[in-house]
Formats: sequence, structure tokens, C-alpha cells
Amino acid sequence: MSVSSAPVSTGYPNLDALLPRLEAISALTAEALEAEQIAILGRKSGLLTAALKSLAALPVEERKRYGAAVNQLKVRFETAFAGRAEALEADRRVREAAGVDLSMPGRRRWVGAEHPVTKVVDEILGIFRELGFAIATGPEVETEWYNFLALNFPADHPAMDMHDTLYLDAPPAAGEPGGKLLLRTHTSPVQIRTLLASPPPVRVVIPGMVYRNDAMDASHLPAFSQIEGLAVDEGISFVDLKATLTHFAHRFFSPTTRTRFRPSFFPFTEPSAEMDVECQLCHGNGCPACKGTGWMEILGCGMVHPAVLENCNLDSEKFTGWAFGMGPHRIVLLRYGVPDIRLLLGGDMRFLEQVGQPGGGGGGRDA
Ligand code: 2NL
Repeated sequence: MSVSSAPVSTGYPNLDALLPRLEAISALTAEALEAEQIAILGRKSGLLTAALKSLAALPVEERKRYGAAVNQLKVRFETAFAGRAEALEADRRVREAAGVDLSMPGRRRWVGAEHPVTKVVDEILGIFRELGFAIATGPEVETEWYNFLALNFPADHPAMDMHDTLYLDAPPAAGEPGGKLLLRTHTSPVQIRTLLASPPPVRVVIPGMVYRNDAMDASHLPAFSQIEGLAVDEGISFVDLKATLTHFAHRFFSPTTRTRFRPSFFPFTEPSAEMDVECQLCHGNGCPACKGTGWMEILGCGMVHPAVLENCNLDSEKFTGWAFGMGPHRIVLLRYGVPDIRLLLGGDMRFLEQVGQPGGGGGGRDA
């Protein structure tokens, strides 16, 4: 341990000016200690070395007194330096014995990131929230009535077949309308529940998992996410649909992204359409990702079929509405140019680091 370095005055102000540095020695690091030794006692330009050299110019009496003071201070410094060096060495030996090496570089912490599907779902919901849409959720186990019949699927529609839909081997709860229990194949039953529970005006977006009896391949999952939206009120027209979904594409992709609507068919909408945006990889020139067309299909939509409104006890002469459905897993593939949907399930950090951060680049790992 360092010897006590109580600031006993030397009687010389220029030497006393060094006393705070004498006191500070007991807290120096090894590097600082070495530098301080050179600064105080260094042969060429150490402060006490200079004081000793200056003795030669003094009258004899003064040389004796001042010389003694400098030498005493020099001993105090030497003792303090030796004490600190010993203490540092003792510390080092303790850490070495404990297996701790403070000279090793630190390990950086991993910084987590949202899964790209979570990120895309939140972004999409955020854009519709800005427009006044509420967010609704509902059960993943449904009855045939909510999942199909209320949505104007004919009872013999192939989607209701065992080959396409996962049915449960259990009876529905008492009081639920109709038929067998199944894992919902889309989030539309939540829209039916919303229309039955609350009178128009209705504006909702509904995120959730949906299930189909599909084999997994590069573009299909048996369980995947969907977001559906619904606006029902008096006087709603296809203009509202087109304007809202075009605004969405501009907010989600970019303000200059081109869009187009193509006619399509769904049992629950009439007329029905599919919306394409310009390919996000080639911007319309044609590339493998868009199969040379320059366009990517991002959602299906249409005016709510009058039969669906009537099934929800709404007067289809009075109320109209539009709806859309899209698959966030698919949107992630399109937006980031991911070639295989299974990459979204694998948890492979090399993949997630590429698409999990803002802008798609950069590592989730901070190294
Ligand atoms: C798609 C297209 C769509 C809807 C979903 C909907 C819901 C109600 C009434 C009318 Cl309650 N429509 N939803 C409408 C058009 C398209 O989804 O490609 N889904 C995977």
C-alpha cells in the first residue's frame, strides 16, 4: 500500500505546488503512474530533477536548506510511486487468480429487433389508424357460419372442403350460429362480428393469424398472417376504396409508387378487384421477382356484397361499404425481395439481420 502522503509543507511554495500530485498517486492507473513518474522524476525534464539542477546557482546556505527540502520531497514521491506500483501489482495478481483479465476487449450486447412480419403489421395498422380506422381482433376458432356462410360463400364452395380448411373435432359452443368448428381461413369473421355488434359508421382493420390446409412451400404456409379492412356507412363508393388504398400504397411503399386495380372475384365483394403496386425491386422494368411484369399484387378488395350486409342485419339499400384483405407475410417477401416464405419462420439470424432493421439493412447484432 502507498505510504501516507499527508501534505506536510516543504516551506517552499514551488515545491508545495507538487503536494496535490503526491496525494493523487494512490489512485493512479498503471499507465498514469508511469507517466507521472516521468513527469516528476524523469532524468531529462522531471520537475524535481529540474529543482535539483537549479541548486548549483544558489548561495551555499540556501543551497543546503532548499536542497534538503527537494530531497525529502523526492523521497516522499519515490515512496508513493513504489507503494502504488506494489498495490497495482497485488490487484493484478488477485484478478489473475480469479481468471479475470481486464485487458480483454469487452463483449458487445446483442441488440434485438422486431421480426419483419411484426414490423410490417404494425406499420400497416399505423397507416390505417391515421385515417381513423379502429383495430379489432377476434377468435381463431370459428364456426362455418362466421367464416363462410355469412360471407356469402355458397354451402358447396370448395374452400369449405376438408382439403382446404382445418376443422376441429368438437361441437360449437351453445348459442353460436351454425355448423362445424374450424380454424378461421381469413380474418373476415371478425368483420362480421364487428358489423353485428356495432352499427355503421364502421371503419376497422383486423390483424391476425389464419389457417389453411396447405402444404408448406416457397410461397405457402399453413398458418400465416392477414390484415383485413372494412368501411361501412351511408354513401360509401368505389371511389373511397380506390382513394384509401392508393393512399395506403403511397404511405407504405413510397409517394411515387404507381398502383393499378384489376377486376377479380370474391364471394363477399361485388365488384371485386386486386391491387398491384409497381415492382419494388425493378420499379416497373421487369425482373424475376415480378416475373417480368413490372407489377406485384399486394391485396384483394371490393365493395361489400349486399348479401353480406343483409346477413349482418343491415339494410343494403341504405348502407354500402368496401373491404380489403392482404397477407403481411407476403408483403414482407415483396418489399424486401425475400425468395422463400419459409425464411420468415426459421429464426436464422443471418436472414433476420438483413431485414429486421429500419431500412432493411444493418445488423441486429451490434458488432
Ligand atoms: C384476399 C382478399 C379480401 C375482403 C377480403 C371482406 C370482409 C367482409 C366483407 C367483404 Cl366482412 N369483404 N374482406 C374483401 C375483399 C378481399 O381479401 O386476397 N385475401 C387473402
